[in-house]
Amino acid sequence: MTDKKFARTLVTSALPYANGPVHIGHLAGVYVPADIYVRYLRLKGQPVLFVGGSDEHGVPVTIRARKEGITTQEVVDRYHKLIKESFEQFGISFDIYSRTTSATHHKLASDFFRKLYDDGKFIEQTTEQFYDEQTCEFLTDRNIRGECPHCHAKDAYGDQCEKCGRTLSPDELINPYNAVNGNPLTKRETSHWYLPLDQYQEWLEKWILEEHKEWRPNVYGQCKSWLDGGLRPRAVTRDLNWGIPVPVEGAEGKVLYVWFDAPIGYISNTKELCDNQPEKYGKWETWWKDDSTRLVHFIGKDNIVFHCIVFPSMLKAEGSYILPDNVPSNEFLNLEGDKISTSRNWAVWLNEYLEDFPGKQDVLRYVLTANAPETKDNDFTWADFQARNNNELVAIYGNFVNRAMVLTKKYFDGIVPKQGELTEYDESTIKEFCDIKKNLEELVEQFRFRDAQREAMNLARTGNKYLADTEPWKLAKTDLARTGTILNIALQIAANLSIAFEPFLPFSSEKLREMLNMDKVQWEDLGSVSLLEEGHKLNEPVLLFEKIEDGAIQAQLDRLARIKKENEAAAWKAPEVKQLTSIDEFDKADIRVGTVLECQKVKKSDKLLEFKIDDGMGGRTILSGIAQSYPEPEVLVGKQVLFIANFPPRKMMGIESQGMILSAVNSDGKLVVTTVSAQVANGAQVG
Ligand code: B3M
Ligand code: ZN
Repeated sequence: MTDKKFARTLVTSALPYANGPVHIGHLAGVYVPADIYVRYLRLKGQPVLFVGGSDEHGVPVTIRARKEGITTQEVVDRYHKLIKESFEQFGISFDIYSRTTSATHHKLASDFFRKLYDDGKFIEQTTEQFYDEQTCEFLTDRNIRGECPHCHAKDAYGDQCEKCGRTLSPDELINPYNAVNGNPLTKRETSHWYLPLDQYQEWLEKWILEEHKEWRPNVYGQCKSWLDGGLRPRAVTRDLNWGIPVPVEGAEGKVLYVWFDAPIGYISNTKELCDNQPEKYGKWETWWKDDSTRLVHFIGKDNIVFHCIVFPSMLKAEGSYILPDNVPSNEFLNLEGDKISTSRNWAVWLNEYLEDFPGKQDVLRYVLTANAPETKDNDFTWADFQARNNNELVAIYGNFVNRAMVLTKKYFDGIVPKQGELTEYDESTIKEFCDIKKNLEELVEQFRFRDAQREAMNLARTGNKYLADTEPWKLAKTDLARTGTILNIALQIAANLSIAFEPFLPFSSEKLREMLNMDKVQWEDLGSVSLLEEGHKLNEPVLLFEKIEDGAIQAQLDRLARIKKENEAAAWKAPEVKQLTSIDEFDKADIRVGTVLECQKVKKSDKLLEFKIDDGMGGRTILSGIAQSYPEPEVLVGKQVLFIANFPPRKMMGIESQGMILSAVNSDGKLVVTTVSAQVANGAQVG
């Protein structure tokens, strides 16, 4: 915090849509960094509030409801509960995690809109929109489909054609229809309220481009390009039956646009918290209307325009609110080289991680921060996850703490020994770790959590090196006093590690303090060489981290491989039909039914299978190049198959093949023999 005028910090993190669980992309981009920052400020004893909640309005939740065949309310109830519980278990330390369907939020968002409406801050515009006469509803772009004007795919969306990838507007579609029920659409006039962002352009240019040059380059750059492009009025209402009703007479059937109400959720949730516990949190207005409060929004890069341009314009229009001081936004995290996607199930879901790796919250926190997409998109891989755990958390941090604890137990019965006279080497080690406080502070305050965590790990490295260089286990036989001094310093380093890592790895820091028998610490203690007094009794050593074995990683990779396969199958499209010019062409092939009597690999060939077929005509042998798809060819014995009977005989590998077995090319490219499920006489003709 460079500016001293702030008395308190209000930290918000983007409200996840309650249409699915939270995944590692959300965590790395928003929640882990926000939590590190908040834990750091709390440790410093600064007044801070951490506000979160679920975003329960908008089209995404309604689409999910339709997919799952349940009501929208059921969707948001289900996922709000799941998300809230997984955040709690994962140690994301919100002061409040509420939801935008709360009564407090509905009232506050509605009042907010009404104030802007009454103050004449909106403009009203009437446009023609697509309408379903049967269901009596206007449709959002995603819910409209039709023929693509470019590639003529029949099922392009109102905003994009997935076949040719072109961006579309619903007006361009040929024969548009309702994506849900297939009804044809007409056009009707509808009026909406717009926030005239163009009127805020000049003010935004000054506020962002001149006064907030310190924002991250990705955030600043995106704002600049929006501003350079010229801002236009944006609709803040929608024709939808899910959301907060527009509080204006004659606006029946209209709701606030989800991006209008969701950021107001930060305010509502603060209000809910403060109204419930005013003694603890004070008045909500202090957090939102007092300009000695510093407001910081943690978000993902797809939310930048809403948090830097639209929401500030809303706040400015309202007039009584503070504006964000910073909006640290991250780039995206990919998974094993592919974009994370909720609809393709290509993600590591937090709730599943917590089940698969119980007690290992800090491992994921560590890896996500070590790989944080702070300046560019980054990749999460399970191999890296395992390596960082085994080679860093276990081998460096855990190993150092364990050695200090076990040696103290062995030579001093678990009691902190006296720190005697210090050598030059001791002094230089101490100096090294005293500096860490300033470095860490600078990095955290610049939102450079990845470098900050590395700094903390370097302290563990220093500890390891100190023990390796001084070899107290050798000295113990000859010089117990010196051994005591060394272990005293090592234990002080361990105590410092519990502070340095507290914002990043809160579970392990607590475990470590428990071992060291330390009370809750403060940030100010970091760098001290007398955190543990001589004679202080330590508790039993336990392992801070455990190795993650290959099996656990392989299970995750297998899961992803399975999902990839499922996605490929779902994306598979039947090949195009080649038209015959006359029925005679088909009649030329004599297709028959036969039973497989024997089926085996042809020696010295990895492609060919040899079939003995009961063809109702005395039997025949057919060779087929499908061995790759049938590692156990005997599974085909007894099956009735289709074969072309009038193929000219052909010799392969010294065997004569009398026909051709019909097989289909499956979505994964493998050949599958087509079988007949009804009993048919062998030799029967197909056609
Ligand atoms: N729910 C979008 C998202 O999850 C949106 C964020 C709202 S923050 C006010 O990416
Ligand atoms: Zn197209």
